[in-house]
Amino acid sequence: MQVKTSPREILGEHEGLAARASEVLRQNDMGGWTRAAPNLYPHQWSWDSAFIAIGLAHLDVRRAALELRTLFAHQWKTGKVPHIVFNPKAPPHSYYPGADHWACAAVSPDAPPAPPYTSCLSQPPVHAIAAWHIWEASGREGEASLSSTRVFLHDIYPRLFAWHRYLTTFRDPESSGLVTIYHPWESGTDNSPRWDAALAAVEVGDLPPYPRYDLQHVDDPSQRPTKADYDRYLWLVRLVKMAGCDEGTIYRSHPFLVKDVLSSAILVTANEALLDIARVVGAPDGDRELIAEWIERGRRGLDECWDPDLKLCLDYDLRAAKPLRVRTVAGFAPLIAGRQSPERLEALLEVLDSPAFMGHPELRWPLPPSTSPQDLGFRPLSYWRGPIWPIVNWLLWRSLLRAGKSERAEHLRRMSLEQLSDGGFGEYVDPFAAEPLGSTRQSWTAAVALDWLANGLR
Ligand code: 9WN
Repeated sequence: MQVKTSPREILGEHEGLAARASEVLRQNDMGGWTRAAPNLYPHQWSWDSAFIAIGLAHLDVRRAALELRTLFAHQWKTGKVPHIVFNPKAPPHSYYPGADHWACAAVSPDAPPAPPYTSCLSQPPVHAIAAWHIWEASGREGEASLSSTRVFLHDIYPRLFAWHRYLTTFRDPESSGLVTIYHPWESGTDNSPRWDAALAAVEVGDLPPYPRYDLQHVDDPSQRPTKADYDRYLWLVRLVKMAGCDEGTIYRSHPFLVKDVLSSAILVTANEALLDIARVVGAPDGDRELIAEWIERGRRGLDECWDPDLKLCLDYDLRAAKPLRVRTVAGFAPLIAGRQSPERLEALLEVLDSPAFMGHPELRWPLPPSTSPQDLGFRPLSYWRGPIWPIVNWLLWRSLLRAGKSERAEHLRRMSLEQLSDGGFGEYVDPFAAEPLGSTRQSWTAAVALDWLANGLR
C-alpha cells in the first residue's frame, strides 16, 4: 500500500497512535484487500472491510476504494455480500471453518465463481457508509481525487443498491423494515447473549469432530465462544448448505431466524449514505424513491421493537415469535438509525449514560460494554458478552454526531482514543481492567483509530 498522507498529518496529541495504526493496516494489507487480523482472521471479512476502508481513506483514497471493490467483486447474484472471502494463501490450519468447509459455489448457482471461495452468510451493511466516507475524504484532497472517486462511486453504486435490495427483500419478506439473520455470525456480534435463547432451541445433529484453531490465537480460551456454541454455529452452517443456500428454503425450514435490530439500524443509516451516493452518480428517481422508502420502513420496524421498560430496542425471534430480552449495545439501534423523536433520543441517552452501560462505576473508561454489566449474560472477558468493541464505539460516536450531540460524541472519541493509546489495537477490551483481548493487531480497530484522529483535526 502506498501511504499518501503521512500519519503525522492526521494526529492531534496522539502522534504515535496514528503511526502505529497505519502500521497495523500496512502489515495486514494483502494488496487489494486487508486481513481482518494477521493470525486469528487471515481472510477478508465483509463488515471489517468497510471499517478498514474508512480508516484507509485517511491514508490513501484509491486503496480505500479498492478494499470495497475487491469485496464486491465476490458479491452473489442475489446481491448478497458474503461475510468472508477466503484467502487462498492463508496458512493451512489457520481458520476453521475455512474455504473447503464452506465451498458454497458447489451448493448454490448464485455464488460467484470460485476460487476464491466465499462463505454463504452475510454481515451488517456498513459498506455504503464507507463508500460515502471515501467520497468525503476525496473532497478534502481536491478535484483530481474527486474525479477518480466519482468513477469508483459510479462502479460501486449498482452493487451497493443490489446489496441493500437483497437485504430489504430476501431478508425481509415480511416488509417489516427489519433484517432477518440465519446465523449469529451474520449479526457480527456472534456470541452476544442476544442469541442465547434462539440458539438454545437449535437441536444439533451429527457433527464430525472439528478443530478450534481460533483458541490457539487468544491468551485464554474463555475469551472465545464455547464448544456448545460452536457446535450450533457449525450445525447452522450445515443446514444453510443443505438448503442449497436458497433463501426461500431457509426461510421455511431453518431453526434460527431472527430479526436483528443492529443490522437493521445500520441498514437505515447505510441507506442514507446510499441516497447521497445516488445523488452524486445521478441514479434514476425510481432508485432514490425506493431507498427513501427503505429508510422509512426501517425506522418504523425499529419502532416496533422498542421496549419501553428497558428503554432499548430488542431483537425478535421469528421462530419463537417473541422478543429477545437482553440488554446489549444493539439496544441502541434507534440511535444508530438516527432521526428519533427528542423523547426517544433522551431515553436512549439516559440508558447509555446510566450504570447499565457507560455510567457503570467500575469501568476503566466510560465506554459502553457490549453487554450491560447489569444483564445476567454479562461476562467481562468473553467476546461479545461484555468487552468493549472499538468499532461499536465508532458507530455510536458517529450516531451521536449525526444526532447533534457533539459534546457527548467528542467525549466518546477522546475516551476511545485514550483507551487505544493505552492498550493498542486488540479486537476487544476488558471494560474493567482495560486489557486488550481476542486478536492482536486487529485491522478495524486500527482503522477507526485513524478516523477518530483525523476527526480531531477538523
Ligand atoms: C466469524 C472478523 C470477524 C468479525 C466479527 C467477529 C469475529 C468471526 C469469528 O471476527 O467473527 O465471522 O470467527 O469469530 O465476531 O464481527 O467480523 O474480525
